[in-house]
Amino acid sequence: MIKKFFAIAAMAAMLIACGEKPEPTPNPNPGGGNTEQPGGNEDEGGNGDEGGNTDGPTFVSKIQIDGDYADWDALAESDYVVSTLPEGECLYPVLKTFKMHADEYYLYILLEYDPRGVYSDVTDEYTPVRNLDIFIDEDNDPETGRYYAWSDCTGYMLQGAFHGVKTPYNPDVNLYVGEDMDPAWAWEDMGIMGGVSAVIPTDVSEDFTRFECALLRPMFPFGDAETIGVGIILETEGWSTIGQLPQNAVESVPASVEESVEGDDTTTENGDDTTTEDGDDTTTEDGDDTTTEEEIDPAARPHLLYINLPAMS
Ligand SMILES: [Ca+2]
Ligand SMILES: [Ca+2]
Repeated sequence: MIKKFFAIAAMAAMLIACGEKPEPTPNPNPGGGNTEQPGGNEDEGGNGDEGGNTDGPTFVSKIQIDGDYADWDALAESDYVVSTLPEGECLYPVLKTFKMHADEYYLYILLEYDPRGVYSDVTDEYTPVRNLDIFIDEDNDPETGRYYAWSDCTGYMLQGAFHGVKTPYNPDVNLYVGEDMDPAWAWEDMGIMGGVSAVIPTDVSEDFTRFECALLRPMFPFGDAETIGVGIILETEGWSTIGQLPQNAVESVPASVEESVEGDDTTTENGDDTTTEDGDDTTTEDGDDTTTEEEIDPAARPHLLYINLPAMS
C-alpha cells in the first residue's frame, strides 16, 4: 500500500517538476490498465507476495474521470454523500446536485447544473456558468477558517474556470490566512498545481450538464484528513455567485411575524415601528452576503457536505 502511495505521489511530483499540467486521465489511476499482477490479489488479506515484486498497482477506482456518468449512477448509496437544491425559492438556483465519493487515493466530485447560468429580465439573456470554487473544512471544526456561505468555516478554497473553457479545471489551491470565523477574503495561493483530474463538461441538454473531477489526496494538505466538509460555489465569468450547495431555500416571512405587523398597525405606532424594523433586519440578512460579524447567525446557514475519507495507506 505504501508503495502505491509513493508511486502516485512521485508521478505527480514529476509532472510538477517538469512544469507540465497533467493531461486529464480517463482513469485517475495511472496504472489501472496494468495486467502484470493477477487480479485476484485485490482481496484484502489475500495478498501473500509481499516484498520483492515489481508489479503495478491493482487499485481500481469506482469513478473514472471521463465525462461519462454511468459510474456515478452505479454507486451504491453507501458509497457517496449528496446535497441537492431544496424545493422553493433559492438565491442561487443554478447548481442542482453535488455528490462526493472517496477512496484511498482520490476525492471525487460530481456536479449537476444548468449551464445556461442565470437569466436576467433586464437583458433577456442568460449569463453562463464559468468558475468553480470548492471550499473545504479540512479539520472538521466549524469554528476554524473562513466564515462564508455555510455555518461551518473553511480553511481551503480551490478556484478556477471549468465551464466554457479550453482546458480542464485546474484550480488555484488557496489557504485561508484570515481570522477564524471571519468573512474576510484572505486567501494565499499555495502554488499547488496539477492535483485535480477533470474533463471539460459537455452539455447533455440545453439546461442540464454534469461535471466530474478527482482530487489526488496526497497532493493536498487536507488529503489525509479523516473527515472533511465541502461546499461548492458556481460563478459567472465576472465572479457573481449563481450556484451554491449545500443551500437553504429562502425563508419567507413567517406567518406569525406578518400577523404581528398587522396587529401592531391597529394598536400603537411604537409597536408598529419596532415590528417593522425587526422584519427588515431579517430580510436583509437573508439576502445579504456581506453581513457584519454581529449579524452572523451560524444556525441560519446550512452545514457543509461532510464525507469520511478512507485511510490513504
Ligand atoms: Ca465518469
Ligand atoms: Ca474548519
